Amino acid sequence: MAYLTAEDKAFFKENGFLVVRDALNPQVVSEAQDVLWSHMGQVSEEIDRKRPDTWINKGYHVLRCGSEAEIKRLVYADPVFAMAEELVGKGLLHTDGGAGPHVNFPRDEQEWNPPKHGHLDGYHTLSNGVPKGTVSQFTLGVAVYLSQINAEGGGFTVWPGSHKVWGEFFRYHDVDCLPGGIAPFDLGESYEFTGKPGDVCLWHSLLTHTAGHNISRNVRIACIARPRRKDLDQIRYDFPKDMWKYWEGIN
Ligand SMILES: O=C(O)CCC(=O)C(=O)O
Repeated sequence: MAYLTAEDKAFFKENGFLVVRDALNPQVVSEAQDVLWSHMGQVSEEIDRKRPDTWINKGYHVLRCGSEAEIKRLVYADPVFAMAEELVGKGLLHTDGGAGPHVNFPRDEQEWNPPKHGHLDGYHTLSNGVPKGTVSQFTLGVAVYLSQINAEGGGFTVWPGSHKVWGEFFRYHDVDCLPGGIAPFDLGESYEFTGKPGDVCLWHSLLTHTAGHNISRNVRIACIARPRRKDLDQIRYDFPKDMWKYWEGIN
């Protein structure tokens, strides 16, 4: 049984991302939440799951528990992995990996600042440790929500359609010309993915994205994974005229 419809795939192609509501079973979500909260002490021992007042101004962190079975299976098990394969192609993705828990705590601020720009992952800067000449080392991004995220709540934020801009741009420009994967030009309006635990956003590796500014009272928890094609090392410097050449699921 397919999870995605032809409309879903068309939306992904056009916008570079797809939100799937209620993608995950509540039990799977609940077990992942328990594991994640048991690691919150990595940020501060003050943080108490039952006391939102202890979450304020604790910053943005990636917890070291993305390889725990309960977290990995959010992405590297069906239904989400099957959705990823429906986009990229059956049997073409590595079947194992982690899903980094990105925790974006609320700020004690009144005014929301929409992010001015995002980035592409895996592009070199002078300080990020990514070697010069590297390009994106994954195929498809997946963000799974483990908390309720309302507007202005620090949601995963994307620039719809930017994947098409970059697919064309890198056909004519050296990959090193984009330090940190940040666009030197306007990519238009951003979209903040809002949702609830168990909602998922699948996104193209060339989609510009970032974390939003969280002025809600809730903590934004997103487990982010980056599945990659098994042959990515052979194809990742290829920016073909048809940017869907390596997306057998939808080309
Ligand atoms: O936490 C987020 O919403 C964005 C994370 C991000 O930009 C990244 O992992 O590259």
